[in-house]
Amino acid sequence: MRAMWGWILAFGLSGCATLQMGRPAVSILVDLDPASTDRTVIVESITADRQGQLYLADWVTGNILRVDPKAPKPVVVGRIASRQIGGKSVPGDGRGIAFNAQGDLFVACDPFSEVVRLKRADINAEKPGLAEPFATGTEGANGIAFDPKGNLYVAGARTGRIYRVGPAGGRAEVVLQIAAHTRILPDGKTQQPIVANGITFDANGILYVTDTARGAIWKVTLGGDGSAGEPNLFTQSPLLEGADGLDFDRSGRLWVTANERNALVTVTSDGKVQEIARNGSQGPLEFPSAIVFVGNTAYVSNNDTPRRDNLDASGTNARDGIGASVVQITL
Ligand SMILES: [Ca+2]
Ligand SMILES: [Ca+2]
Repeated sequence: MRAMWGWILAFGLSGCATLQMGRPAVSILVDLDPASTDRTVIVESITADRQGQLYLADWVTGNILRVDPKAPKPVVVGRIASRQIGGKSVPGDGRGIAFNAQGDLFVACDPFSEVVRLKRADINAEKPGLAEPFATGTEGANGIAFDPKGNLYVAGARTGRIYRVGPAGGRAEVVLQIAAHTRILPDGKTQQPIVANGITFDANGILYVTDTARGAIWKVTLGGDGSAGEPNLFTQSPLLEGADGLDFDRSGRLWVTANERNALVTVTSDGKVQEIARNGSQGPLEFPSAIVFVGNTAYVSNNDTPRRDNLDASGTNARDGIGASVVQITL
């Protein structure tokens, strides 16, 4: 309720959420961190299997969670083990998450510069399986997506690299490079250098990459041999500052989470950006980091980083709102 009233208040005060498609209902599906808003659970991405069940990876525990939207209680179905790096135990910080056509689940692990795989047979609530290395050499690994041939593409965050690895995994190759850029946030000090964050394909096999730093989206045409053309700037807008996760709805319209603006925007095929929802620090959007469509319903992961519009009144924390959670958007 608290989050809902916060939403109504923020919406009423801002008065700037222009909705030309009818107002979609934005609500919390499940609170992933019910004990507190102290970030004891942190999620960055979300995907769905063919039955419409949702999957997220938790940075803090390494758990891979499954959520049934019809009975939304998170269940642990797999795990990413921490590793000893430089004498310290380092968690994988599961970022982008995606299934391949065979139903194996893949998670990008930035601290490992890897994408790990949880095999379909190991996705198990009774005996959660352990994810194993799949793609290596992917520094900054963040958003991931498969092409129709089963090649995995990995966005390398601040490195600007887009990596590719074949269906058997192994060492990834760099197939294209987004030029470096850093934006200073309105606080005058926070630097945002991530130029290759979320990644997805449209129905024609064209690759789209969110550029968080520029507030932009790049579009890349891939040749039949897999060779990548030069990245084209598809669109750029202040509404896309913080652009993180992205997905297409059934009508082919692109939806993007603008994390630092606590906003959700759409982009038409000719690059027009429209704000669909936006709220203050109390949610329901709290640093929204990824979006996935299941039919006419979208699900958004709330990462709840204390930055820009998601900062609470203290100016340093993000303790209001609900914290790590999944938001449901019904069209
Ligand atoms: Ca991301
Ligand atoms: Ca919060």
